[in-house]
Amino acid sequence: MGFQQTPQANRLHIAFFGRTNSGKSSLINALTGQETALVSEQSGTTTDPVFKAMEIQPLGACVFIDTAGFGDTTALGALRAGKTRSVLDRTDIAVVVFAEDGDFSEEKQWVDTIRRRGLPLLAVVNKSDALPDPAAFAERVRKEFALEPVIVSAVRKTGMQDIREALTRLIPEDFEVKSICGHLVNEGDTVLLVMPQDIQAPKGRLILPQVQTIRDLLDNQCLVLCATAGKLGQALDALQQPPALMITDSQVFAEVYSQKPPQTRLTSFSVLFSRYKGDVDAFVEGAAAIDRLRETDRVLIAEACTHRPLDGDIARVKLPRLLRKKAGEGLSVDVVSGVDFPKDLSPYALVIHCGSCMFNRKYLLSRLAGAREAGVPMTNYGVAIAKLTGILEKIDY
Ligand SMILES: Nc1nc2c(ncn2[C@@H]2O[C@H](COP(=O)(O)OP(=O)(O)O)[C@@H](O)[C@H]2O)c(=O)[nH]1
Ligand code: SF4
Ligand SMILES: [Mg+2]
Repeated sequence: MGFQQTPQANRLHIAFFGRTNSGKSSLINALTGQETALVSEQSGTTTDPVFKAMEIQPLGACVFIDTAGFGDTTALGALRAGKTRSVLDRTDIAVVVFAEDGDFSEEKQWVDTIRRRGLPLLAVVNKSDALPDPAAFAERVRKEFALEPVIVSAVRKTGMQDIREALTRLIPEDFEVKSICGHLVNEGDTVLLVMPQDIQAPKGRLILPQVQTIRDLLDNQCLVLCATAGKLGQALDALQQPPALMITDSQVFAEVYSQKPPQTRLTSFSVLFSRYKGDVDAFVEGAAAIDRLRETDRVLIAEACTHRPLDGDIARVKLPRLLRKKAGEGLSVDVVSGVDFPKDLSPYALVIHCGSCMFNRKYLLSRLAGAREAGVPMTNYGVAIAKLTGILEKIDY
């Protein structure tokens, strides 16, 4: 991924569902048009959904997800169900493509699944160039599903702008948190960022949350000063007034907290990102369950991906140790990663999810909704560690 591109995790995710041969892949290609750049494409086997990141006006930065129809994969039912669930978990807007007269049984399954999840849904009638009566066909869709379909032809590239505009109208309110720090700063504030002594990024770079925070503070018209923990004293001395806000890496929280001027507010990168990438209030509420944990309980620690470049030992070492210190050595801790997230959460007293840096906000919100439905409290790494180390009560979020 180049410097110019929006990280995939921050893009609007639009997934296409429908029968095999309804023209899902053709539609995605037609929508990219001439003027749009195909910036990434990862394809696997035929059953794997394909993710295409692109800039398309007026939608902006998005990811189109091309999925397989039932017909492609009947033999692989279970595998496919898991993959479908993982796509739906990430979907901000769902598109169901209709192109063939007949019973709408497969389309109905998609529409029902999408509605059950409360996802915004766009119906598209494709192949208008070949359908005997596109208007009558659309009328059937309207009647049977109470949907207002857009009528298009992927091969003739007609109706593409109608799809783009309809999608734009369907962007959900909670698709993104507009600003990482906006709720904690005012224009003109000085903000001091404190990084760990050993910067955890390849030479010449910073990790993405730090880069995104700096950009966000500049967007908020703040003055930004960055220092490693060892230079914190000098950084404070260099300022005529104490900073309005300090944002620290949680690893150096104790030393930063001890040097914090009384009137300066303090927060941590991981807690800030809990808002940006999820629902910090729900996570703080979930973290309260940590106080109630008993030795006989079972906790689920879930990682969204299987490669965990930076926080590899948090799930397996750090969190279990802190949790057992609090609840007792007998506490059971299960760690899962990737799409292995259990469907049944009822055995668990608490779910602690990773920061989900590789995934979009919707992904965590979907898992949060699942946990809420099961009546199981859920929090994330950043908030859980802040809670377990006594930080949470001392910071703003
Ligand atoms: N006549 C016509 N054929 C189309 C249209 N869109 C797709 N097709 C054809 O339908 C077939 C299936 O398209 P594809 O995009 O692979 O469908 P998918 O299985 O849903 O991804 C291909 O032969 C396409 O050329 C369309 O708008 N009009
Ligand atoms: S925070 Fe989650 S998504 Fe990010 S690297 Fe770790 S396990 Fe993967
Ligand atoms: Mg296809």
